Amino acid sequence: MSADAPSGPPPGARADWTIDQAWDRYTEAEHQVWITLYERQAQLLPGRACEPFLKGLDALDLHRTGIPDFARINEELRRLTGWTVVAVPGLVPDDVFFEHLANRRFPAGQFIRRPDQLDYLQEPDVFHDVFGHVPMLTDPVFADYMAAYGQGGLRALHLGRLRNLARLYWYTVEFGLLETPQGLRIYGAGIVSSHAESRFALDDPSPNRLGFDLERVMRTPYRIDDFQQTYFVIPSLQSLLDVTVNTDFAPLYARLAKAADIPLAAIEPGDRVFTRGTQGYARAGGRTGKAA
Ligand code: HBI
Ligand code: FE
Repeated sequence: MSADAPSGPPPGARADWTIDQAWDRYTEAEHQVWITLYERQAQLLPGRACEPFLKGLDALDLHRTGIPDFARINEELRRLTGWTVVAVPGLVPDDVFFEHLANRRFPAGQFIRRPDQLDYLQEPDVFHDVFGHVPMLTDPVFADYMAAYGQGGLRALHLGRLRNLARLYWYTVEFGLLETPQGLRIYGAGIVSSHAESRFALDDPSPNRLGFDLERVMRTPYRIDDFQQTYFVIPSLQSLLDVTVNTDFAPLYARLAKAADIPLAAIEPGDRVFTRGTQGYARAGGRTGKAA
């Protein structure tokens, strides 16, 4: 999802690409889109989303009554983990994105999708970002991971290893699964904000579900246009923070520079296999009906 954006911020945005949320300018119709999306997920996610996500949803009282006012949720969020949500027009350049994360500011799309886009849109809107990402930022361990990721992103950018690091974000923050005594649970924002993928990621026999390994993930490409063909499972949120804090990235990046990508749906000899996927969904053409 990297944005090869033009150099400067768009008209009306500040130098760091932030804009005012202008919460009182949302229309009733836009609040209604949020309510429709929220209600669908609120019914579906208990027993599917991980406990820290559900706790965060409650802690921030992400309204059933419409698009949340960032100023309101920031009071609680800042108190819990020092994070705040800032409004941006949409995708921002990688360096801007990492700079915000490193400073515990989560850039959230200010706009909301149209009613005819309920099930799918490419650009992160306020529902994907605030419903999908922000509840996990109330968890102290995950909040530290996201800040560490931002710092790592700035380093990766300067070392030219952004592609590898973007995969780490994709297979954890966006599409990560968590192993719990009750079974696999969702913590990835891209899954938890999608009605269809909240089912597919846990229940469908099609995708692989493999144990998380940092180097393995950083060698694995991803799809931005359809359900994932492989999901990675972490044993705990703490393990995610530990791996980023304890890894010396310089030798890792040196190995990655010489290592070939691992095909999207492949299962490698060293993989811990939770599900050996049939890839039936992708072979049947996925969302668009065209064979993968
Ligand atoms: N910008 N607003 C926004 N949201 C994102 O999730 C985002 C972004 N810019 C870049 C980006 N994500 C990814 O490409 C980075 O993980 C590399
Ligand atoms: Fe996202």
